[in-house]
Amino acid sequence: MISTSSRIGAAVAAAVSVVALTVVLAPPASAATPLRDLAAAKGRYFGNAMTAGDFNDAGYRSLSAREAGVVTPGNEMKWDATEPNRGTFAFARGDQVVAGAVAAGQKVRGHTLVWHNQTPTWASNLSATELRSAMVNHITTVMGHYKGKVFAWDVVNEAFAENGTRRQSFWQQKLGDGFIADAFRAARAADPTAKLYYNDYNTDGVGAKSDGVYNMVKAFKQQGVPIDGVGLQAHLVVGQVPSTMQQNIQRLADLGVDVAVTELDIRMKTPSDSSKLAQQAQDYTKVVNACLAVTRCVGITTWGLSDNHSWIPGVFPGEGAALPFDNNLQPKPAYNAMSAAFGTGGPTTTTTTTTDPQPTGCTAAYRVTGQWQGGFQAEVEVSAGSTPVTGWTVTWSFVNGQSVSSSWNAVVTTSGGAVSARNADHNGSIAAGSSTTFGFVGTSGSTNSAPSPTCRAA
Ligand code: 9MR
Repeated sequence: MISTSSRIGAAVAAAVSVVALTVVLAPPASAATPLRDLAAAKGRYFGNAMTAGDFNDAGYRSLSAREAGVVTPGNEMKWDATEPNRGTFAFARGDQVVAGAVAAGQKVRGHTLVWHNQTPTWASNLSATELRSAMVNHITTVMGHYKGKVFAWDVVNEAFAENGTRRQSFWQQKLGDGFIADAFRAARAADPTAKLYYNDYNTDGVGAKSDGVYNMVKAFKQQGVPIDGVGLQAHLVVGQVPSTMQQNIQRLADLGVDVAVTELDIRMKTPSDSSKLAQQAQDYTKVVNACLAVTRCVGITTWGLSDNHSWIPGVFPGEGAALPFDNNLQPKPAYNAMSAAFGTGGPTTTTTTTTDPQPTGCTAAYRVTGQWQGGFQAEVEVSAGSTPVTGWTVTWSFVNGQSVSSSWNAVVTTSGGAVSARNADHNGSIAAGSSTTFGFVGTSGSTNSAPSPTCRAA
């Protein structure tokens, strides 16, 4: 039996073969299509920050599940949360965010391992020698715990001052310039599959501070220090998106790293009004366009998703309304603007869903979510039937020379065109009638037929 499904509710042109049904959809630039899908169709992700507490707001939780393909824990993976006392690790709250994300088919961006804020005094009071070893132990333990569950980490956060020199934090004062490189080396060793980011604010456009970050990344690349990406937080003010944002993203990408917009919000003096909201919409468009213009800009995360789940009013009294949804979880002009910017001229999306004719305990639906020159991103939804599944393996064959470069939420092995994806440690169990999703980025030529996967329960 064969069935099809897609988030993209557009007219469907279907071609039926004996084993598979291929659907080619041109995604409309409409607010009806979630941002996660519009972004994925451009080979990007859209994400939002979620705290463990945010999961108690059912409406907000489902808004995030609908719109965001990636979740960043707002506070739950910071040092004060994960290692409140030396050598005593606490992962319950971070695990809660991960579980919520996995349940919604979302990937997780880890935030953050080494920062001068939200770090307990026991750490900042250590001697230099002890601090270095505590840092390495912290990175090793936290990344080890989340290995396979977190696809990218903000390894070091906010280590530069506004003038482009190093921030004089306790890290810098005790350990000197080398602490950032040491942190990245420890992070690579802890989880070689995670993308390692340096993350900062007021580094969105070209300027003294972003010059400092740029020069550090350039030096790291020359010295072989393992760094994969730079996070631009993008805590911005209405009407003040830096005109050099695209240029800044491009120059970082040209160093051979990915760039992500990691904490986007665009605040205004409250109350909002229609002209401020219109300006904000234009500002969101500028940020999305700056990212889409640079191939290595991999995604955009907003810091919260709706104005009632934002840090801004608490820290900037009299300001707020910084996010794409309002206090009632209704889309603002900024949302429609992002939707249009992500949606304009997107490539086609291909979906195949097949149900194994043999009863194997599970089914798999394969979906190409983004396609760009030389590569693509795909997701596979694994569903249990009427009985629960305790482990699963999905197999398929690529027939156009495609290959898998990196994957998440599954252990993928390939042999020629044959691909086998086994559940990760955390997502082998699927309740009856439920599903889980894994994904990957791969290489492909211009022809990229979606294969028909087979799922087999353990
Ligand atoms: O959103 C976070 C808020 O709940 C915390 O109180 C705050 C404490 O520093 O951190 C917020 O997130 C910050 C992020 O971790 C790093 N960049 C700036 C963010 C906003 O302050």
